[in-house]
Amino acid sequence: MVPVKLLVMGSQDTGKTALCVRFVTGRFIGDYDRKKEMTYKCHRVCNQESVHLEILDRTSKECPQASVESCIRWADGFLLLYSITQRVSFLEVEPIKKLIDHIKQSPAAPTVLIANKADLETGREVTTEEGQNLAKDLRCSFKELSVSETAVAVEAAVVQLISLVMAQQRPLLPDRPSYMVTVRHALTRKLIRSKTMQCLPQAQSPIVCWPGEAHKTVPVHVLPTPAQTCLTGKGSHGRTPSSPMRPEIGSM
Ligand SMILES: Nc1nc2c(ncn2[C@@H]2O[C@H](COP(=O)(O)OP(=O)(O)O)[C@@H](O)[C@H]2O)c(=O)[nH]1
Ligand SMILES: [Mg+2]
Repeated sequence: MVPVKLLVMGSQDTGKTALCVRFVTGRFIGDYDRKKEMTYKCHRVCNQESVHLEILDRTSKECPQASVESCIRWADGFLLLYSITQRVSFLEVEPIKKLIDHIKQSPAAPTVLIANKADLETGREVTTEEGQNLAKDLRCSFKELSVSETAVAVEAAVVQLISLVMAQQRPLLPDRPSYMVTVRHALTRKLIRSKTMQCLPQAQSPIVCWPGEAHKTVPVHVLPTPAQTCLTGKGSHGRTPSSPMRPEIGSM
């Protein structure tokens, strides 16, 4: 079970509580306690992994800055909401994202920017394109949706955020099969190398070369006098010690 902690952020009345209730119950409920801070706990399967989710929905009123910061520190991912009918809520997105990045010390803390209340087209104050551009600038994913109209879009937004969180956490864990294969290959290579080193003195014939040509091979036995050496083993081709021919240069 992978634990994932999400924090819902954004101005008041953007639909944060409605989104949490929609995600957890599947329903749009208009009547709930808006002053209460809530942590919703539930399970989902994401990328074939079972995820234990905690979603924190803070009340925006009278919340001390220290508490905001500790909530950001606690969370792995962020749902950042604005309402397309409230331009002021859109303008508050950037400072909130900057605060998240600052506290998380990362320009890309997993975040999905949600433009809510897409059903209220007549009251629209923020275009879809503005939302998309802001998301791009702030390095977030972007979804425009209506919590009141569809549960599917809400589910997709949260699942996308869970995937972002899991993708960020994954590099920390070794990918088991490929990690084991890498270790096995490294050990095999080491074993072969050590066996080769053990075999070399017996398997290798003396290597000879002319004085002054020692740099052409390693290791070498430099001949004391030209053509006086008895060559044996590989490279000698049965020449006699008196042969005036140049010995061959061997290499490992
Ligand atoms: N028309 C419409 N109203 C919504 C939508 N989402 C939330 N609301 C309403 O907006 C108001 C504020 O929602 P709430 O979840 O309390 O906002 P919060 O302060 O961000 O938690 C409530 O009256 C909700 O019923 C939506 O998608 N469309
Ligand atoms: Mg609320």
